[in-house]
Amino acid sequence: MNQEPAMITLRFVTRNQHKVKEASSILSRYGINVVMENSVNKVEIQSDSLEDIVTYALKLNCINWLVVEDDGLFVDSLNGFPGPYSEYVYRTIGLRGLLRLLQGSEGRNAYFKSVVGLCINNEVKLFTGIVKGKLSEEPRGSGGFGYDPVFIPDGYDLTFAEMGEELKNKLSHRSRAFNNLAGYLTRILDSIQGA
Ligand code: ITT
Repeated sequence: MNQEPAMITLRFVTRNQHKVKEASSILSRYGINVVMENSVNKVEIQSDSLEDIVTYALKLNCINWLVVEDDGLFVDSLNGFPGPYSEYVYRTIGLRGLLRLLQGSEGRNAYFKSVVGLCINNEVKLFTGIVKGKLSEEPRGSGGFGYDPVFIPDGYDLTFAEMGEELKNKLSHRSRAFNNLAGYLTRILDSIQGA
């Protein structure tokens, strides 16, 4: 008898609808659903490590298929700042404030990093994605969110905010982390169905 593959629905604990939309468009290719979970409180510790922030947030409330993601923009010439503090810096000094910090500095290289955590059988599994690039001189483009108008991925001249969601989703830190998560889920589902 042909069995339909089990359908998984991940519950993404976030207040950021852009993140849910991006994750959903990446994971739907693997037959994995994503819904926004806002009834669970995301406790974010202060730490220089995205991995620690995600692990702590999930360990407090480890329910199967719960997902948490934390990410940040790491600027080389600022020794990785703002990194895990990206959301705070965005809210306080904003894009222009960040670009001002780069005035007079040598390089504009930066990378985005995403750490996605999944709770399964009372364990937290982590998946990472990085995209390297550089910061633009000025904010450009109206798509995406957050630092998208100032981030130009390697190999392109457009910022994430100029290139449209389809191309951003092929290149982004989030898509890399969620593709790794999808690879893991596909393997465990295959082993359950093959057993
Ligand atoms: P949560 O509710 O999931 O915490 P958030 O928006 O607060 O959502 P983070 O704490 O992970 O997200 O903060 C990361 C910040 O980094 C976020 O506020 C954005 O400004 C920025 N960021 C993350 N991913 C980005 C992306 O794909 N493009 C542009 N900026 C991004």
